[in-house]
Amino acid sequence: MLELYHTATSTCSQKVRMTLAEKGVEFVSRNVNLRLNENLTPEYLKLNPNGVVPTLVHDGNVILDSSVICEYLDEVFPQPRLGPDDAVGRAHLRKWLRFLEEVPTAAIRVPTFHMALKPFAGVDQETYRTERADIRPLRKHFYRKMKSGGFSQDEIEASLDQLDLTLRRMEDALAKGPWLMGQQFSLADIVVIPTIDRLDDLGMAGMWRGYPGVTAWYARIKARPSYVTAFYPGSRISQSGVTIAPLGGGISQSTVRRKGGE
Ligand SMILES: N[C@@H](CCC(=O)N[C@@H](CS)C(=O)NCC(=O)O)C(=O)O
Repeated sequence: MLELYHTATSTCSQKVRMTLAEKGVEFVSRNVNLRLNENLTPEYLKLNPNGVVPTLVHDGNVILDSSVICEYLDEVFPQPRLGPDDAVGRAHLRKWLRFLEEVPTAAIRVPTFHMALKPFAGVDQETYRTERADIRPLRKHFYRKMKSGGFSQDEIEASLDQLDLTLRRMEDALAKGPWLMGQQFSLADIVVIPTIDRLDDLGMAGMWRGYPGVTAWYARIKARPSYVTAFYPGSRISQSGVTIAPLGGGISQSTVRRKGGE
């Protein structure tokens, strides 16, 4: 029995949902409402002490961390394979997964929170810090850095730079095949798609205007049935009832587009 604790709009949950959809594996869906801090209840923290989604429970075993969950699912449900079988190929895939976790998965949180998830605007900094930031085991410092009014211009620019680096790496890789690992559709494609989809949702698709390989890859991946299953209605921030504000802070959409190679 598989249970997935997840959130519709969470990029990390989307990776796991797409992996499950590729495998055609049924699971019991447990929705965790992040706006209501359901990820911070004592019951949930017992399952996932980091207080984040997703969490997979498979036959009583708790598996944490989205990329780890995706690799785990590829091991226990080997068909269709979402990575190479040889050791060198697997090392190459893991190199992608580490990069994607460290760089774009972290970077995308900055524009996401800044533009769309600023439920704290107007909350005084002291209350924000103690009641909104410090309650989070893993994300306390991220929230402290954000402050109640959003991120600084420097932080936004750093995140855009990291996202552009990701797009450039993808463009280079996609010269060798339709997918990041070449001919084989793999977990590397799955782990990065939520970031690209989020940029699109935030109105920042101009970032890859100069990258034809990424543009074609995005169209290909969106045509997969697993994308449609994983990104069901309500999975996009723009469908979740929040207002998406401009980036602001002196950063115009055209600045973002130039980063895409125009
Ligand atoms: N390393 C974790 C990170 C998961 C994560 O950051 N999840 C976000 C949603 S995408 C979350 O639960 N945030 C909770 C919060 O902001 O308090 C993973 O890959 O599963």
